[in-house]
Amino acid sequence: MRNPFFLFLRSYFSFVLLVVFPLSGYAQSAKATPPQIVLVDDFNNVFYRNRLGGMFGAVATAGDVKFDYEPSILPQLSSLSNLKIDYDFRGGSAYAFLWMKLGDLTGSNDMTRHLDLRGYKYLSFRYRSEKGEPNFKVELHEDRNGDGWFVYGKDRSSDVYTNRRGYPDKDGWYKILIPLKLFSAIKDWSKVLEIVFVFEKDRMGDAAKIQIDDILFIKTDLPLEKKKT
Ligand SMILES: [Ca+2]
Ligand SMILES: [Ca+2]
Repeated sequence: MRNPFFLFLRSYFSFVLLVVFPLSGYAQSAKATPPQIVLVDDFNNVFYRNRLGGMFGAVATAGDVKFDYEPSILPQLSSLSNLKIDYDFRGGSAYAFLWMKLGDLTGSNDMTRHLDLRGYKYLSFRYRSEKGEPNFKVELHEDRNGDGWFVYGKDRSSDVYTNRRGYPDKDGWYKILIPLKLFSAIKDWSKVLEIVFVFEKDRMGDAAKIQIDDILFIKTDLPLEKKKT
């Protein structure tokens, strides 16, 4: 007759080996790999698509804005590459903007995929400008009706100005860190469709070049935001 205690031990260890260990292994690997950032673009590849597959471009009210990669000689593209926006409002523009989709095309009619930012805490990017620390606007667009398009008035837009949010980085670059809760008009963070950088003549002056790099969203908690004095 077999010892009931032995049978219990055998079934217990079978349970542990078959169920608990694989589950704990899964839990550990799941715990170790959740993405803590979403890299929108580092501009180190020239495809005029960002790392999320989203298209981007620059527009001015009177057509006097252009954008390119810096350095502009393609073989030199490297981790130092960034996006250069060159605007000149003397032709009559009141503002210019750089728009960027946060997902690739869904297949037809220029509709694009949403970026799910639920649980994310910060938007971060770096910039350098001839104007030092200019005040420009960052908008996030929510696809409220879920059709893959953004339409002013129908969908939601929320903006934050960069004024006094820059921390000196290196080589004249500033790092921007904006808590996402400041984009208070965004209600459904699973349907973020676009990010837009807006340069206004009355805040930026007549003409300048501005470089942007390393646009990302951060999920990780960071130390309390330091106030720049
Ligand atoms: Ca870069
Ligand atoms: Ca829409």
